[in-house]
Amino acid sequence: MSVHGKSSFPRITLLLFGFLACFAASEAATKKYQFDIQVKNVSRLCHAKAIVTVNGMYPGPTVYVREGDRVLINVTNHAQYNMSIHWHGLKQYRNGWADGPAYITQCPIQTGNSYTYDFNVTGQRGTLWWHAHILWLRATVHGAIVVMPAQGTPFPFPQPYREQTIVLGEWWNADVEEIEKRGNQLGLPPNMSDAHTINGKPGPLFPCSEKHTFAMEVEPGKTYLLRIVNAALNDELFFAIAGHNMTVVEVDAVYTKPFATESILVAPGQTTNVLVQANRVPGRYFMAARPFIDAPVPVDNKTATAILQYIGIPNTVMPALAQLPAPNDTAFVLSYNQKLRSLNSPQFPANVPLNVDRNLFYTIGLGMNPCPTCVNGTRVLASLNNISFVMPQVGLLQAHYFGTKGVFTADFPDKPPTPFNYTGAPLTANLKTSQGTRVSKIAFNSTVELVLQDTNLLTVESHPFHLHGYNFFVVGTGVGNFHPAKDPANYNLVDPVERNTVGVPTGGWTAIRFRADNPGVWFMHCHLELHTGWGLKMAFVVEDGPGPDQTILPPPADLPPC
Ligand SMILES: [Cu+2]
Repeated sequence: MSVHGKSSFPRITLLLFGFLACFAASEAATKKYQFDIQVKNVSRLCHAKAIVTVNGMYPGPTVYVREGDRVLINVTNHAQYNMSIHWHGLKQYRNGWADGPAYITQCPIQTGNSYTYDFNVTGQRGTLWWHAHILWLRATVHGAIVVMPAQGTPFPFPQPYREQTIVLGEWWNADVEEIEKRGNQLGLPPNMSDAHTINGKPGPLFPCSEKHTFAMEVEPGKTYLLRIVNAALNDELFFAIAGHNMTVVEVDAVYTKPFATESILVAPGQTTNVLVQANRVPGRYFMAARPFIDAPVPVDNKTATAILQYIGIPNTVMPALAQLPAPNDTAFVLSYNQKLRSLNSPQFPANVPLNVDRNLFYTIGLGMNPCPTCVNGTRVLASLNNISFVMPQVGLLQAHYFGTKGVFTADFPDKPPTPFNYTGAPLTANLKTSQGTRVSKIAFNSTVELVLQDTNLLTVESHPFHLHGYNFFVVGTGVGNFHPAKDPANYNLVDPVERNTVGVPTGGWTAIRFRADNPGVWFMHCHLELHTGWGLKMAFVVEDGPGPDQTILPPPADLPPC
């Protein structure tokens, strides 16, 4: 087996470090990027097609910044689709204008137009990512964001010899936008993907893919930092490297207590940094990514592979196979998530809200609404508290900032309309959801606890929930129904993991807490694109605070018009 797609990773890394060193002299720099949205022909799995890209790259370029930097990314749209880009996990303090979700914080950038995302990176360091936030375009419009620690601040773990971004994705042989459109016409889930990818390449287990195999060269005895991003649309993924344990040191750009593991789980939207020691017999070892799914729903269960290659080992050596947990290994996932803890050191404390001003309880459900033109006369939808969110025609942030009436109502309920046995027998009757552009208003600086409860409406399923504008602490989780009188006693209020996207377990619940200190309109949604499209989303309107530095900034002059 030969691998032509070998990475020139050490050379590129050296160039990069030289590049970063140029900025070392000044404390806070301004980093500028030009993102040209371009259609490009690529081929994978013996199929050629046109895909939407940034600068012709798939995955797109990595954005390298340092904590404290100002970042200007000018996006010029040359594609036939409207575009917006989300900087996933960056908090965008007072600056929702740069957050990116279409019709939530901006109208999309139309063909031929440009918009400059202008933001500061403060109080965060680690791996995040960027992606299109409109239609299903993030299938190919995505890339990593690396936030280096502030100058003179080392990692709270041994300095790695080199680092590498690993972007996991999903590939369809057909045009993804056509697939999405067709699913909406039928009122059914669209076709699942044809492959998973590692840095845009499915690996040699797929047809025509030997040349589409990512390889990373390592030197014996050295330690490497892998910055792993799950950019897949719909699949939570296990990731492992044959023969090599990984030490988890960070998730979603927050340091964790280090722990060793043979596999990690990373849901769409999440990132995980691991240290890997090249401490095995020099050879070639497969990296592998495959979905986790413990619900009775169809999934693309194919395994993407890449190669960890010790320097000097010829490509003719067969790589060792990686062991991944079984696709339905719920026990592994629950135990893995238990191990994720905030570092909670004096330098990087976990400031968990101990008192709660506002208690929210949202049920996650599937639904079925009438659709005369759909194949079964019904359309599958999804809902929070039985509300399927309807996208507005103008940005919610503009409507809020300028006081435009009639765009949304601020009456999203704090609890479901009727309590029921959420995770009992499957409920297949009365699945109609109500529809609306309803948001929840949150007082500035209040502490919020949100319990996300999965339900057995049609079926239970795991959902990775993402909140824009904030990190949150995952203070509790469990299987079955949440018991408000009993479960909070078991919360972890000391070192819970802090992140921006969390998996709500299949037929279970997750409790998160955050302090609403960032005024603006902040989207919250399932990061499975399928479910988001079905309405599994809502937004928080966090009010301005009393101070001059506690209000939403004025919109930039080039904010795209609707
Ligand atoms: Cu979901």
